[in-house]
Amino acid sequence: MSLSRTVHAVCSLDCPDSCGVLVTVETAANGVERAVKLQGDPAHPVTRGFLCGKVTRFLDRVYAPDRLLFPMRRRPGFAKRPLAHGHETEAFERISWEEALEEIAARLATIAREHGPESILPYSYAGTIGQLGYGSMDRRFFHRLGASQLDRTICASAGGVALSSVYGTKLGTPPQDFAHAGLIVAWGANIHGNNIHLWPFIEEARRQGARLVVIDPYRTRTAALADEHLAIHPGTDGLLALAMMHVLFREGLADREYLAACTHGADELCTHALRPEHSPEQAAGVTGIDAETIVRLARAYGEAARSSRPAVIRLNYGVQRSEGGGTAVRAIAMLPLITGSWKRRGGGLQLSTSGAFPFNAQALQMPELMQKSQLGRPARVVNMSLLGQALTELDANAEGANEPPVKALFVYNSNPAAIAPNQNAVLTGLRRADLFTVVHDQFFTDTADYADLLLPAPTFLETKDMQGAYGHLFAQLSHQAIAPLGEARSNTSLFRGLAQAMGFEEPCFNDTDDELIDAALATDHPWFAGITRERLEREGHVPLSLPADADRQVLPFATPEWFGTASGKAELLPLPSFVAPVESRAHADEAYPLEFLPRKADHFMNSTFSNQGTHQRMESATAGTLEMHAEDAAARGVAHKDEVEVFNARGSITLRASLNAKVGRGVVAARLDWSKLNGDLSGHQANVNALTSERLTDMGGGPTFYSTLVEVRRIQPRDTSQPISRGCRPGGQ
Ligand SMILES: Nc1nc2c(c(=O)[nH]1)N[C@H]1C(S)=C(S)[C@@H](COP(=O)(O)OP(=O)(O)OC[C@H]3O[C@@H](n4cnc5c(=O)[nH]c(N)nc54)[C@H](O)[C@@H]3O)O[C@H]1N2
Ligand SMILES: Nc1nc2c(c(=O)[nH]1)N[C@H]1C(S)=C(S)[C@@H](COP(=O)(O)OP(=O)(O)OC[C@H]3O[C@@H](n4cnc5c(=O)[nH]c(N)nc54)[C@H](O)[C@@H]3O)O[C@H]1N2
Ligand code: SF4
Ligand SMILES: [Mo]
Repeated sequence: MSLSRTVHAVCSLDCPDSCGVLVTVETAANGVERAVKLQGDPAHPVTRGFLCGKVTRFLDRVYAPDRLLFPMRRRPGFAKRPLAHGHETEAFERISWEEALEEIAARLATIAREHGPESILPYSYAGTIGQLGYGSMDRRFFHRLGASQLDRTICASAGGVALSSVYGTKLGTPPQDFAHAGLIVAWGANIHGNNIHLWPFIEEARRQGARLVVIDPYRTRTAALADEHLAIHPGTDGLLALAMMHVLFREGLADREYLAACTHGADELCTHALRPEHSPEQAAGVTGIDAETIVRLARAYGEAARSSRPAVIRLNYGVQRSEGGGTAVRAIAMLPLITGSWKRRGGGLQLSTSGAFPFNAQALQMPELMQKSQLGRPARVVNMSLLGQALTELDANAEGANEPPVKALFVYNSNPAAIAPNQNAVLTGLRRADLFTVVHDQFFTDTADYADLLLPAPTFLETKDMQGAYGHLFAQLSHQAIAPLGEARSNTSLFRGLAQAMGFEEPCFNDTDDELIDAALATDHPWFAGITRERLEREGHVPLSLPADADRQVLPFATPEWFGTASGKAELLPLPSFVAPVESRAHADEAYPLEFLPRKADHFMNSTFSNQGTHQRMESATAGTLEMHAEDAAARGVAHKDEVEVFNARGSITLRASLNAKVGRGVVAARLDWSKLNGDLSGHQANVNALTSERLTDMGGGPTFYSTLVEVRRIQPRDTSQPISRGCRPGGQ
């Protein structure tokens, strides 16, 4: 007989939906506990009882036979190089946690003494977005050490800075309110693939007659299900938004009253938008969307704001992963201000709702500890999107940014060998014998191949945490459902242990997870009123106390109180101006004429899941393929399923051509995954980021994955019965 109980957890993957998850845990007669079922919490108003395909099969990940379960050390004499998936343990030997912590502490202390603590670089992103796992004890530890600070720009900084520059905060339309819209524009947003819990609300709106328009250079699942798909040329969204403004102002569709009450710079914006270069006719050639369509879209958008069912934009981060991405987000974010679409339920725009959660980051991360470090001052800041440079350009540059050179890299919550741009530079850096690298992860990732020490991390079922969301407005608590597998230790437990091994005596390094949760909630901000750990533990999810109107509706930006800018109004200045990306068709030459979209997979989470059989099967139609337009393929003598090399001056990757109509002429697309699944016959291992650059966005210092030019050539078939390896195959040696 086994006993069964249900535990409330929260999916901590880097996804806007932050689902409430009910975990069924069975206890066998011998006392061993096992999670046997995951289910979306039916009581959560956004999760509504279902999980995405990826996490429905999450137990395959938790109990995967190839999980990293023990601390390991590189065997003496084993050079840092890519390892065949499934063969990683040949390079590493198991050690105890005690040995691991002692060795790390000793190495970090020596490096800090010899090169200064800033030569130590933490590298983390969003393996978990729980408040504790994402950034708490780890930050305290690195602050106290005086390590370089990491500017976490890899995902959303261009869009985040852009949105905040207009609104003064990162906040938007609650997902449930999409059900009340009459027109929904998914702008650089693959809702069906990346944000599935918004979909039911869109379907509800469509049943009431709403239209869904998708603006995306790729025909996503979302685009295929929409009423209209506008296949915009990559990186030209800023101009499309300006052309829409042109029509709105020209045709009297602007809400003058709202603009006067809630914005600053409206007259200047009107004059700017009406300039001839922003006319639909001028924009058509650049964006690839014809003038009549732009006019029709702008009219529908403007007229909806005057009807009972307004227009809403789901803007997502796809738009800001290009050179002019910040300006594009600013321009798009101004559209609902021009039409006053915020005034009605179902209107407005959502890019992120993360700014609605007033967690006390200061108390959680304690930046003041830097003063107690060997430095006695705040440490230098390294942009995570420039990791290749940071690890390879070891001489001080003009700004002195690479001084001191990075001598130790501490990776957790991230797989930079796969996800960072300009992969060849990153790997060149990771191969350095003089770089001391620690990797804390659940699996032997691409980055793990280069580690000196490997540490096992838990999944979200194995830890307790608290979470906000960037796609809804509920604070949540995730209970620990099962004990950590093997010797996995959570991020907080790891850094607590390391602080002790380093001899840090501040009491803050003894804080328990519950004390950390309490610290994050220690605020008198009214939006957290009544939200305590005890209440979260009891209720699982609690809505934020956002200001509501007389009808108890939360209408962000309907009135001036919502704006967090210095002027207290939406800031339309400086005016957004369109500049075509350097790496785009506007500047393409014969060498690299194709625009490349190195995309996220619908069934992976960035590089997470790409090593797992169940997820590979779900993604089998696109994983390992280069999607091309038939005419681009024909011009290169490429046929469907041919092996092709995709290349530019930074690198190359071998994929199999797929000639479908998901991309227009001049655009090719492939999926982000682990490099070691993509070895070609010569042992060269790469993924899409072998082609991307370290050029940064116009705002926020973000990466420009979607501004990448490439060329494609057919590889002479070797043996056509031989598929490109997608799983365990010795390679890379
Ligand atoms: N299934 C799945 N879900 C995920 C993730 C995942 O990897 N897989 N990742 C998570 C993460 S980290 C994030 S940040 C969110 C991000 O979610 P999204 O912002 O939706 O992220 P992307 O898929 O990068 O971009 C969305 C769409 O933008 C399109 N796009 C690319 N360039 C342009 C352009 O120049 N203009 C326009 N209009 N569109 C463009 C892409 O083709 C893509 O379909 O999703 C999260 N959810
Ligand atoms: N070409 C291209 N590159 C991209 C993108 C793209 O669309 N195209 N997207 C970019 C974006 S938006 C993002 S957000 C980044 C994502 O970059 P990352 O945040 O690095 O994302 P993942 O590849 O999912 O790697 C997360 C790792 O954290 C581990 N992990 C999970 N939970 C824990 C934990 O509790 N502790 C520890 N120590 N580890 C844990 C997982 O096992 C996984 O290996 O990638 C960026 N790179
Ligand atoms: S990845 Fe996103 S959609 Fe899937 S379960 Fe997690 S939060 Fe929900
Ligand atoms: Mo992201």
